[in-house]
Amino acid sequence: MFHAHMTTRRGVAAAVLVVAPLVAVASSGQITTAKAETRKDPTVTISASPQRLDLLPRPCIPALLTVGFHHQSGQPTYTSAFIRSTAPVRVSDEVVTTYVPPDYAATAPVEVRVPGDTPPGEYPIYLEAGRERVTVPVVVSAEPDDPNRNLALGQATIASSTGGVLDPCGAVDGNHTYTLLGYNRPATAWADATPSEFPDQVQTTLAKPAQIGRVDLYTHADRRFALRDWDVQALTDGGWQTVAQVRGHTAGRYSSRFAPVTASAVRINMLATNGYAYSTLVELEIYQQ
Ligand SMILES: [Ca+2]
Repeated sequence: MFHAHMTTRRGVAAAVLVVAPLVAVASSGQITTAKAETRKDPTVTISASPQRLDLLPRPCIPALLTVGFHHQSGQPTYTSAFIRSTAPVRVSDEVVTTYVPPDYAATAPVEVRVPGDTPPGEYPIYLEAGRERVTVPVVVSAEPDDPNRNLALGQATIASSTGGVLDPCGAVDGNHTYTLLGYNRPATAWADATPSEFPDQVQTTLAKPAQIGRVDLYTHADRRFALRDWDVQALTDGGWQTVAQVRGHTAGRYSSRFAPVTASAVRINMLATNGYAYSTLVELEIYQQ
């Protein structure tokens, strides 16, 4: 019963949302036709939750958009929804197909990512299924103008190898714990996939080149799993420079301060652990000073 109730509410939400594209075609005189077509074959309706996304340009921290399907006829059906984002905003799926039994609702999750250099503005996502169309406004704001903010937070991050769900984005997600969130979900930390082989590397690209003078690295809080030796490298106009070297670290956070450089990316070149076969990076933070 709970499911059916939610379905009804979603159906209403979809009906309200399709008003937006209809208004857009009013100037071309097609609004009467569009209304008639929408009403002619309403066997499957779609909805989006949330109905609007307010995001910061942090590609490693995707937002979740749930596409809802509700089937109102007496026959089971397969239905597809086509999903179109406005560049440079990206969606994980351009089409989702689902089996929808009669009088039943189904949902499909879609990830939405905003590249770090995306200017503030509105970047709508369009959902279409049959004659149904739902527009989800995606409003991208600028990062706060704070000289003390962590420039790595949510920025594009890659690694030399990745141990399963220990995705490199876990190293810039703002979470300082080593936590496995469950099957097929990215963990809150990164680890490599080449046991007892070094070096391992993690690289974060800044939203735009910036002056940096401090890198905080959080490895595992337990010495048995912690990184011991690494170099901090910055990508400058003159190429990669090693700006700090850390040796003999034992556990948790280490803060490296160095003469400021203008960098477009930062790389951690990991050389040794305290005995564990894998390099573990729980969080990487990059600061102006
Ligand atoms: Ca983390």
